[in-house]
Amino acid sequence: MTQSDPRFHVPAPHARPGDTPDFSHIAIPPAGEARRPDIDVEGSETADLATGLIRVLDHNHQAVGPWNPELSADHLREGLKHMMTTRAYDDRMLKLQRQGKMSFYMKSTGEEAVAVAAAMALSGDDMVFPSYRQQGILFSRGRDMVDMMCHCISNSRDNLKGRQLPVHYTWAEGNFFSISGNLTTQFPQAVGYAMACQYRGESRIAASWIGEGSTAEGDFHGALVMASTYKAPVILNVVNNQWAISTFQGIAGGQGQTFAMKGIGYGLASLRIDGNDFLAVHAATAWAAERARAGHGATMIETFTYRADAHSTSDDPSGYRPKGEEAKWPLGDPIERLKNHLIGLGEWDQERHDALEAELNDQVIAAYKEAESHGTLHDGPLSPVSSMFEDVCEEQDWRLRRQRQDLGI
Ligand SMILES: Cc1ncc(C[n+]2csc(CCOP(=O)(O)OP(=O)(O)O)c2C)c(N)n1
Repeated sequence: MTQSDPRFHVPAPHARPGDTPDFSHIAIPPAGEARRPDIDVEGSETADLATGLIRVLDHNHQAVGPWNPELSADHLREGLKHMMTTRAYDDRMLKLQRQGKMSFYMKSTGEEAVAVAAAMALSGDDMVFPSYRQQGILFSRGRDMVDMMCHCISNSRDNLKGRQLPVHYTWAEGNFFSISGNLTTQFPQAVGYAMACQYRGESRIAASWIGEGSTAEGDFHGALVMASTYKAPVILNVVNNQWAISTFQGIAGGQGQTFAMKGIGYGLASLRIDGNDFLAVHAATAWAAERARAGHGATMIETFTYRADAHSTSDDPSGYRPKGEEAKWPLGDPIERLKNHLIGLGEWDQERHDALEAELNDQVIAAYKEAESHGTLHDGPLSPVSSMFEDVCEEQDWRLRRQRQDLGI
């Protein structure tokens, strides 16, 4: 459905508020069908994988096909726990934002596998350049939840001293690069970082995540050219969650072709994967990481998923998409799917699941109590004003010194 005025073509989504959610236009190939090429495949030979959809978990929640990463039950349970932690954390943080405890929040509901499975397939040494919707990486890499909350409420234990918007984490110790509010800047940064690793003969690689809307930025194209030309050891993830705030994926050029196909145009190996399938995300990331480490170059991965909640606490999706659309997403929910897979293996049950959920909720509540004991944005203590001049330049130049003098500090 597109606007009929031939002078100005504006793509339109299949359903708007008031319509019945409709995903019948999305082709979902059977799980296990996609081939798994060798890691040294030429980028141009992956076009079928960039137009199809790599899936491992079938409709009976069984792992099938050549992309099955055959992970141990312990690894799967760990992944489930990190995804459940991410969801419990997001849900509580939203409530706290509504209670006025923080200025702003962004959830990753429905996209937990995108971050968690990828982080678990990478090495802890690999540098990640995420966007604001991959908090699951932090849990997977063991970041302290209290520290994350202290950042979001900009208190005296905030490692960013109140200089960043909440959710724009930085964690150097965990090789988690500062999240930039300027969309897509992380792609060229990741490529440059990866090239530096290669130049220094290191085995570590870089991985980055942007949303599909962010592919409309020029930085996307510059990054792909550099990644391809210099065979940078980098994984470039485009998280296609269907929406960029209120604009649907067609506005970023997603109609008629997949986002993964854009990688083919630059000569990159490109995969399109079911982003709600923990096993598919894990397998594709592991494949791309092995390829990068072996010197065969970059991979672009489109993770096909759905943003199940609002863009942020400043957004109301009821103004632009049908209510309840998330429940109709044909690829389901990543947590439910991994849970059912584990139950099918005889490695999990509903009772344990409920107990873990309750335990994680208690953990999040306790973490917030502790975070609040270090102050809040409202009640302080806040970092001193003079701190805004620190940590930026090793030696402050005359302009900064002058501004500081003007403030009398
Ligand atoms: C360069 C730039 N342009 C615009 C914005 C405002 N903005 C913030 S998030 C967003 C939507 C991004 O959508 P997408 O890339 O699909 O990621 P998603 O939020 O869906 O994860 C926009 C337009 C920005 N932060 N930076």
